[in-house]
Amino acid sequence: MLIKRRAGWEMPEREATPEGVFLNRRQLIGAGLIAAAGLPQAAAAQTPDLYPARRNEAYKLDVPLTAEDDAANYNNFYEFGMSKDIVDASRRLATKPWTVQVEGLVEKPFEIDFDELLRKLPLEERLYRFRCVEAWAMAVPWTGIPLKSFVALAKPLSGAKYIRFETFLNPRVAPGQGQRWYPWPYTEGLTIAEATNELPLLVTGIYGKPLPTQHGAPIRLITPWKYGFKSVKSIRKISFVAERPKTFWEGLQASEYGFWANVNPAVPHPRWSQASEQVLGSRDRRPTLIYNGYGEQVAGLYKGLEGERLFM
Ligand SMILES: Nc1nc2c(c(=O)[nH]1)N[C@H]1C(S)=C(S)[C@@H](COP(=O)(O)O)O[C@H]1N2
Ligand SMILES: [Mo]
Repeated sequence: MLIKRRAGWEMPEREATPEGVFLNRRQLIGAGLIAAAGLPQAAAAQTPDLYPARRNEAYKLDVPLTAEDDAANYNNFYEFGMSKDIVDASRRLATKPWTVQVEGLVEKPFEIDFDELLRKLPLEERLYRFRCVEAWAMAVPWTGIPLKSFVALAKPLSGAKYIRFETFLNPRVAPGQGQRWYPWPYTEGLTIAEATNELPLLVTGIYGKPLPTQHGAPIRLITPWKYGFKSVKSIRKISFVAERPKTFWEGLQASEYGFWANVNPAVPHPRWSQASEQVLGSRDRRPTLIYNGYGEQVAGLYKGLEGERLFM
């Protein structure tokens, strides 16, 4: 039933161990099996008139752009199964209408319709590198709203020190969420200082089009200097909080995945090296860069935090 086609450039499993491999694979096989029919297909893509958005030329790549098909067919989205092949399963997620709830330490909590958000804050396109903790990497054009503009819209109170992002929760649509040993819903977090850095984007599109479901439609985070698991998909709730939030992967395996998760080739994962990365869609490996090449923009965020586990 679970037949896996492997393209020539894909890594054998022994080279890049998925995040979840410490769990018993036999327990997990069900996550990949999608119940037939019975639920509506995803609605049509949102607000296509806003794409392609103007490209912000300040963000340049020194590596080749990944082919759209390669990025679109090799995904991590555990809600829809543990394999990289979750495109069809993810289409069960209805992304219209979609609202984002903003709560916690803000002047006035609110809930905003996704389409309305897009009319409020301008979109831009940026070419970013992307590095998964499993040691595969890509470079793609994301379209999105700079997170710092969203933070300004939310008007956090001075007591807000962190932002917590939460994905949808609906095990009827996302069979992976029926697996009780995962701490669903998927959550992630950033400090306010990180969130108001220029780099993080609330991404709503890729390759000049609205985000397809497998990439986390209709809205997901992208933090290009951090391992990919920080880039939480299909965000429903954004909370401004005083304490550091516990993240999904930390909740699952804190000895291997932490809050900071900054890319660093010199700090190996407990089970594999992070020194180099497999280029998606190619046979090439290349050296991994500290902060995934974005040190100039983000290294200053971590002054005084040297005692923290910044690179896992
Ligand atoms: N909700 C949710 N967000 C998620 C994940 C997930 O399983 N669920 N996987 C993360 C991981 S490990 C990676 S590498 C990226 C993959 O993003 P992509 O499939 O768009 O390339 O999404 C991240 N965001
Ligand atoms: Mo990842």
